[in-house]
Amino acid sequence: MDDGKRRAQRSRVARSAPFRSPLRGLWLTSAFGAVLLVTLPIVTITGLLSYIAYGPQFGQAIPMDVGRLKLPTFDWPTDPSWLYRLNQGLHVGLGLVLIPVVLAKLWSVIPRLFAWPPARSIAQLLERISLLMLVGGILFEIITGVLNIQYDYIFGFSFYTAHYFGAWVFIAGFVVHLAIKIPRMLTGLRSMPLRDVLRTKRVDTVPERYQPDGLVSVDPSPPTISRRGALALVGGGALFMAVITAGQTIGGITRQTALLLPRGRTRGSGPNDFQVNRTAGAAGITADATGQRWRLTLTGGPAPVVFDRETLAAMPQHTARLPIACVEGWSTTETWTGVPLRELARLAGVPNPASAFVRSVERRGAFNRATLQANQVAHPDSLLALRVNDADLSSDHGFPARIIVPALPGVHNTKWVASIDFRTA
Ligand SMILES: Nc1nc2c(c(=O)[nH]1)N[C@H]1C(S)=C(S)[C@@H](COP(=O)(O)O)O[C@H]1N2
Ligand SMILES: [Mo]
Repeated sequence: MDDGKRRAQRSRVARSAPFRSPLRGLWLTSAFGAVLLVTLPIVTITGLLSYIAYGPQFGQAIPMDVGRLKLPTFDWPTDPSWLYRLNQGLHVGLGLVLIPVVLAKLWSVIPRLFAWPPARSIAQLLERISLLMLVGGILFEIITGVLNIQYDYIFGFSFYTAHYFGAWVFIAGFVVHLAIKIPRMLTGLRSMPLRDVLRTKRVDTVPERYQPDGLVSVDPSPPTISRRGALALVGGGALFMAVITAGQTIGGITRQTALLLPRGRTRGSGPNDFQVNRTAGAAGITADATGQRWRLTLTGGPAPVVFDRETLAAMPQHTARLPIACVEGWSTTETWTGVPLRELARLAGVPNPASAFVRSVERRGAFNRATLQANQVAHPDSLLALRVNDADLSSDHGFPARIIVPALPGVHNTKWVASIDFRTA
């Protein structure tokens, strides 16, 4: 092909190619790719760890039946007490912060997503399928994740099941993508020193050398922003996400800026002024069931043992500062006072239980029960809490008594406890 013909062919392609940004090219894609290469594994691993923290060995991680995608299980630790708080803060917080980076990465490769024909060989077809799993997987995880923390269950399927299997689709696509693309990413990063990029103004911004890989436009438009400007824009977007998110975990004055915080809208008052996940009203808890008539029943020993609240309050009390950390990313640390669970196990006649099954007075809802591991019952700070911050629990926070265990996922800190079954196997 002579030069004239080549030019003519290029301009034909150019007219049909709508993506003409002069920034697109291997360097920009590699820069966003490098950020995601380091950070997305953190989001993924904390997500899988959260599944394990829910206790799949007790059949209480959702989805329960995951077939061959079963994860290895282990006893979730109780130390440090902020472990699940950190895990979920990273999973949800970093997941949200990375949304602008994911979108920028997708923008940078848009011409290739629509490449036609989609594949010229079997190897290419496999690459395209892995790409579909990667892009489809991450968008699906972002959308279901964000809707879940906003409590908008608009989809007709279980969030947990969808998010879990969606994660595996993403993981498969991600691993294949890394195997194929890491060498190209390194080539891309080496093609322009970051220092030079950060020093280049808009007027001096030039497109990368044309390559027939579809990233660099054959007919780039003049630059409207520099590469450093684009990096700053995406970084600013990530920072904005951090600001409107971090408050739900960090607390204090940052709480005011936590826009992505539906749970912040329902709070108690006085010492009970902290997030309420599900109010007593919403859970159908009646004053009758939690008033004078309320009893705690302990089973598993030679005979059931029953206490009223006055008797529990007269026992030696233990105080511990422990977080509630919800799977949705918000958390709050409060000072709890009550009877240690291991003392209740002893009183029930099961001094070293293998597990404990807690049941709530609550009838409806999926979160009216939880099974605790042996180490979670045995920890000296694990409590059947009667009080918080030197006041009786409010009914929204679980009066007459609730579970609070170090590093336990929020959902298993059962409120309005009715009974505990200490099990030896
Ligand atoms: N009985 C019962 N206990 C429950 C729940 C519930 O819906 N019912 N929600 C759980 C969830 S998901 C969390 S995060 C914590 C929140 O506790 P809080 O509302 O006191 O902040 O309670 C847990 N205990
Ligand atoms: Mo929760």
